[in-house]
Parts: sequence; C-alpha cells; structure tokens
Amino acid sequence: MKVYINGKFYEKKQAKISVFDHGLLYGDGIFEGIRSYNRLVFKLKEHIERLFESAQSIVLTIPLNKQQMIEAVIKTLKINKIDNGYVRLIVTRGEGDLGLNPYKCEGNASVIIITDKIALYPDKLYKSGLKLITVPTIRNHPEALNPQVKSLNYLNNILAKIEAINAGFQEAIMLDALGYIAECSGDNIFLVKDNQLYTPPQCMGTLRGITRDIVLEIVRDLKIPAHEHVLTRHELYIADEVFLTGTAAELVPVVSVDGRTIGKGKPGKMLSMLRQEFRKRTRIEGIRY
Ligand code: PXG
Repeated sequence: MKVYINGKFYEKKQAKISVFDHGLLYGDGIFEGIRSYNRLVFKLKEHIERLFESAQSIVLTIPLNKQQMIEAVIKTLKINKIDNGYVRLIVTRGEGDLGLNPYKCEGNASVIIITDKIALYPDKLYKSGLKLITVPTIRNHPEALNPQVKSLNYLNNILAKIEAINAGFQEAIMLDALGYIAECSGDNIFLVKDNQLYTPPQCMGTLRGITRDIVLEIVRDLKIPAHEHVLTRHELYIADEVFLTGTAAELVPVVSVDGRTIGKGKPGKMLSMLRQEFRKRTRIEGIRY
C-alpha cells in the first residue's frame, strides 16, 4: 500500500508525519471519507467542496487547489490499483511547536491520502438492522466546534461511541445542545412516518452528510415528501422506519431505539427502495479513473 503525503508516495511503514504536527498534538486538521465504486470516485467534487469549507471555517490554507486535490486522490487510487475502495483524505495544520498557536506552524499544512480496499459491513447488519441507544454526551454546540467542520477532533463522537458500546449497543444517538436529535457518532439519521421522510436540520449540530444529501435528492426526484425538521426521541420511537446514512456504511436499517421496537422491528420498504436507488447512483455519479 502506498500513502500520499505532500505530493510523494510512501510505503505504509514509511508513511509518517512529525510528532510536532498539530493534527496529532491538538486534533487541528480536517478530513474526508470517500468511496470509489468500480473506478468511479463517488461524489468526489462534493467531498472536496466540503473539505475546503471545513478548511475555510478553521482558517486552514490547503496547499493544493480543488482540481489538484481531485487529481491527487485519483493518482493515489490508481497507484494502489484500487477499483472499489475507501479514501481517507486528511489535511493537518502541519508541524509547529508545543503551543496552540497555529500561526507558528512552519510551512504548509500536510496533505495525506490513504486508500484501502473497502471492508464491507456484514450482510447481517443490513438484514437484521441496528439497535441504537441515546447517549449522555451531546453533539458539539455549533458555537463551540461546529459539527459541519469535519475536523480531526472527533473525541465528541468517540465518547458517544464508547457510551453506546459500554451499554451493549452498536451505535449512539447524539442529541444537540437543545435536546433534539442530532445524529449518530459517524452517520446521519432519518425517520419515515406515513410515507414521508424526516431528518434533523444542520443548524444545531449535524454534519451535512454527502449520503444524507443523496437520500434527499432521491426522494425529491421521486416526489416523496421530505422534511429537514427538529426531531425529538419521541418521533423516533413512533416512526414507521428509522435508518442511518454515511459514506462507509451507506444506508443502514435501525430496528430499535432506546428499547423501543421501530415499526415492525425489521428493515422497512422505504429503505429498501432507497438503497436500490442509491446503488444506481453509485454507478453513474462521480469522477472516473
Ligand atoms: N455524521 C458524522 C458525525 C460523520 O462523521 C456522517 C455523519 C456521514 O457523512 P457522509 O458524508 O459520509 O455521508 C459522518 C461521516 C467511519 C467513519 O469509519 C465515518 C465517518 C467519519 C469518520 C469515520 O465509518 N462518517
């Protein structure tokens, strides 16, 4: 496996960055998780766009422009001969001293691209569905660290994940600072009620997921009503269907929330239809290599 670091390729064992990099010292940096399907980097432009928005928000200058970044991702996939894979794109603040001040980081931000064959989730997950629990740790307040910034500082989500696992569940539902549903530790959340789709808005604490956007696009095309609306746990409990969306896991059914069985307790019809539509789009949308 060859890893891209600042324009050069290194074997996995040699792919290293400084212990003084503020990405390590402070989680000062940003990232994207991207997928390629059959030599098509799915929604690559959208991921690069979001990366640059995260950078703008944290005053980080990316040493490549958007086109160069796209080319770097494609080059890394090609060198590694990966047709179907996962791309982890990371931009750190770079090497600095042992103080917070990012302006003391010398030189450029570091750009790292790791690609790997995709570790597909077990089929069982999509057949039996997930059981979720709401955890005490809330999503970052948007005026603390806005969840729209896909930052290297993921402790907020990691704490939520720990709480879910310790309670015997696979995934956590995180609330926002007002007590409304935000998202899960690495996925957005949707519910279906009376053939309409609902998902929390961005304003209080959810990442604008690329997969979330695709689902909203699909339902718009199919003229299924969809709402970006504040949701409480109650709305999840009484939903006909609940599912999660994310680049890695795609669309995943949820069959129980906080011990309440959702709908019939098995993956629903809307999700199955959406997954088919999603699959179609993974074959046509993105950048070919
Ligand atoms: N919410 C959060 C908090 C995320 O981190 C999503 C939603 C889904 O967004 P996309 O754009 O992927 O539809 C994410 C992104 C992993 C992993 O290993 C996943 C994410 C982040 C870090 C690791 O599964 N998901």
